[in-house]
Amino acid sequence: MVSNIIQEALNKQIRIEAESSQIYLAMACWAEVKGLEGIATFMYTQSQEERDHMLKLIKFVNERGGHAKISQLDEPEIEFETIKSMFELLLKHEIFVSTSINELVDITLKEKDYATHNFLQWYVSEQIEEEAVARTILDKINMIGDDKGGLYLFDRDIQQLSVVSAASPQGGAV
Ligand code: OFO
Repeated sequence: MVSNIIQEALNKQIRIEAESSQIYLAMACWAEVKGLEGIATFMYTQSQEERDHMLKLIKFVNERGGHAKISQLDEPEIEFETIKSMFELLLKHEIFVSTSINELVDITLKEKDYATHNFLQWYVSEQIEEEAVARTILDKINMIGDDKGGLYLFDRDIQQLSVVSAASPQGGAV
């Protein structure tokens, strides 16, 4: 059984995961209309994964005797200056999500809710992986700079990254 405090904290995280999904969906659309097929595929995959993270939390709350709350979401940014600024935003957002997960873990310890604490360990690992992927991508973008040929190859390679990520036993990254 989840306490009211834990339920409220988990519901807050449900909203954050839903907003993450929307943020990446908006990024996918931006990339798609710009003809960046690889980046669009990557972002669509990420968006789906965030939705899965949300659903996993929803099921947990409901199965533990609580009631998952589906709330209104903030509208995501839909325009980006450059590919680099978009991925910088992605990394910043993932760091924000990691902080939120850490705070949630902290609450479970204060509340002595070890079942929820255990459940959240998957999210802790997932965030480490997602931040690492975002940093690797940004390193690549920085290396490419303004080189159009490099950008073409990057767009092709990142598609491959989504395929590998979606097939990973962790259920995907970023
Ligand atoms: Fe939900 O994993 Fe990133 O944000």
